[in-house]
Amino acid sequence: MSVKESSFLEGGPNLQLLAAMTILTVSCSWAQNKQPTARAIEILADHDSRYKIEGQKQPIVTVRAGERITLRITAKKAKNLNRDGSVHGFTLLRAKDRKPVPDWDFLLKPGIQEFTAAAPSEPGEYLVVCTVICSQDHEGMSMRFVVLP
Ligand SMILES: [Cu+2]
Repeated sequence: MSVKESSFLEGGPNLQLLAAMTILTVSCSWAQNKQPTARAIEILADHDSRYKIEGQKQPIVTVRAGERITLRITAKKAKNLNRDGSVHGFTLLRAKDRKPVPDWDFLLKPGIQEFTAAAPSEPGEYLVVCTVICSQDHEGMSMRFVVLP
């Protein structure tokens, strides 16, 4: 009886520690799985009908194939706006045939909006174009978008 008691007392704290470590490990990996990271890219769709990225003279978005991206776009009204209040658009086209990329067609209201999407799985050159006739310079409102393998 006294032998049983003493082995229980010795084993007790170790078992508790093991249980605590197991719970910690499981909850950490669970939290990581629950929130897949999406890299944020800040873009300005400006009042002069141009896309701009801070620190870049010629704006270009570079992503990895299939990477999850959060676009944080600030839109400022140019001359005209759509009936629904959109001041610019943000549509992704494959450069070689200007084929629209599914799920990459956004309308921008004045202010800051966030869109999360997976980058195209096919590496290559893409083009972001505006879909709102925002001013007489609208035709020039585009930006390179490169998908790396
Ligand atoms: Cu535009």
